[in-house]
Amino acid sequence: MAKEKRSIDDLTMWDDAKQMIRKAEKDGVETVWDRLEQQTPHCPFCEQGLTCQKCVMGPCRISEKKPRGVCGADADLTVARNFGRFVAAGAASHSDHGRDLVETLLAIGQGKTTDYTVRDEEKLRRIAGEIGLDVAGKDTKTLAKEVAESMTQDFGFATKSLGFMSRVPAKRRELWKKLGITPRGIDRDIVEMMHRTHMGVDSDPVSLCLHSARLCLGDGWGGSMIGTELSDVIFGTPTPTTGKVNLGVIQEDQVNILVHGHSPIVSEMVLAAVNDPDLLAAAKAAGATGINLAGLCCTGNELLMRQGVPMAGNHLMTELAIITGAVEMILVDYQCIMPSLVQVSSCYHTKFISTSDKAKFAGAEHVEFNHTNAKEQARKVVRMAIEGFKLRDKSRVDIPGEPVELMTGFSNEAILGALGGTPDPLIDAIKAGAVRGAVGIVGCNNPKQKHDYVHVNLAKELIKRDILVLVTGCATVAMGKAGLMMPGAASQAGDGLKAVCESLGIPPVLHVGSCVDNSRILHLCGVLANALGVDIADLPVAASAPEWYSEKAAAIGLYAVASGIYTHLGLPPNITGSEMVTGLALGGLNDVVGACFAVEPDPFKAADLIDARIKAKRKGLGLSE
Ligand code: MSK
Repeated sequence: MAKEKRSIDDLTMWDDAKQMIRKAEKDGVETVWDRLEQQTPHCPFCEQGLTCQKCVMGPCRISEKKPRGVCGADADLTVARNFGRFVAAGAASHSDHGRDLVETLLAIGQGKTTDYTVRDEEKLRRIAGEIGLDVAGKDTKTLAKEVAESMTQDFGFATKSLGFMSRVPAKRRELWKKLGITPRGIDRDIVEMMHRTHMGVDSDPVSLCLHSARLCLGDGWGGSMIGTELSDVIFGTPTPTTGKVNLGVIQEDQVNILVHGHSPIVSEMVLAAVNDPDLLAAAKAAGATGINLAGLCCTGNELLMRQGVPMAGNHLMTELAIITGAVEMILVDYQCIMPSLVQVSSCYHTKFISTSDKAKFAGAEHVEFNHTNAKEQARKVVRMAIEGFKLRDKSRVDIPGEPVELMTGFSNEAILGALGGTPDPLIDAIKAGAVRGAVGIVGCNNPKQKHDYVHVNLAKELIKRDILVLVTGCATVAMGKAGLMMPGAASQAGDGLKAVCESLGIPPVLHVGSCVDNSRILHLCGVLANALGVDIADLPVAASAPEWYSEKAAAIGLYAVASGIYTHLGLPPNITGSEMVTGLALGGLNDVVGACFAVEPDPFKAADLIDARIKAKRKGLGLSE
């Protein structure tokens, strides 16, 4: 039977996206949705996690008729091995991002860079104390060096526990110890998963699943947390500010530069360069009225949170932003950058520039950024973008929509600061039922789902039920475009949450950052659990990745669950070929770590599931509804 083509209305909920999908058709540009259609239906063995390509006795496909691969691995083992490598790649990505921040801090401490400095010295001192360093009498450079060296140990292997284990509530630490899943080194546990999943090593699916949890905990409480905290130290801890979102932030009369990826190391330098008077004069000489910097995906989140730089879009908007025909340059660091962006750029005058030696793109121009050349390289790429403005074909420009305003900058420091420096007012609001609980809505877009539909509707349902939403990553753009990130959105919340938001002047959906910044949510859960003297699993909280796609998102989901946080996914990982692994994920883990996953594509049913969990947790704490 012929496949039925999805209508544009089924692809996305946004008008700016629909207009650009139509323009792509007109301009003859292929998008992610075209390629999804070409690739559908997908291989059912791969979808269920039942293919194995780990040796050349295979590849094998496990089925009822042929239940074991050549080596003898059955469905459970095959799925567990595949999933273990899947989350190992996700944890490696976050953690390698964190390592770049450690190297930058070390360069600052050693005096090897003048391009980067410590902007939040108070935070540097605070985290130095938290990870067990003696801070008394030490100057900033010495402390920067010592913090970086201590965190370098966290990546290696376990001479001591990870520095931020001090943030984990005691009951949780005890449980991890009992289960043998305390992370022992960020890199070590990732590498060990590669070893365990080599043919003939760990052949017990339960043992592999537990190690998956351990390496993900090393991501959440290690690599990601280091990435977040050191980004704050070097670039400043976010404080509440406003920003703008959607394709309307691209300016017709300006040189437009989009930064995309995850790390603030490159984009913060570009931000400094676009404000350089000499470069602004050069842009004017080229016929533009200015230079406009806007973000995509999590690099965009980093700049939005700290600097209020506008966001052009999330993951599924990256191709569409270029299709406006008004983008002079897309500058990328790493992660979530579709290789197709090079081809899409080549259909317009857009220059595609890669900046990291670990993320090069065939057909792109590479401008390497490092600690000693970052400021100069940033000026160089801005000059290139200004040159590009002269090549823009005005007849091909179409920028849809008006920007929507949003509020951002809700770091834990900002949240606690707004509460008077203590979590007590939030705890009181939870106890009184004004805020019944909190949910972190995180992550990506997936073209298999209607773009941003699940994000937005889930958030609306939750706030209606007096559940505070914390948002990170690409979900942020969805919430911002829907108007849920301004204080006025409190009118859409239940009476209790509405009153709390109105008294504090905050929206019911709080932006807490990029994907590594999910570690802020873990940390906040730790603070709340410690204040109440309970485990994280006892809190009325949950997580949701409604439109996830990446290995990183799976790692986030697993570190949330292993930390005791019930986690909803809008679509399942490729594990359904094993009843055992699926059963563990969807229920069995509850008896092991006190939380599990739920898979539900419908945002309204997902809200019911999360609500039921929050109700149960409130009851467990003796709190009324
Ligand atoms: S960028 S991991 S699509 S959130 Fe972090 Fe967005 Fe997901 Fe990438």
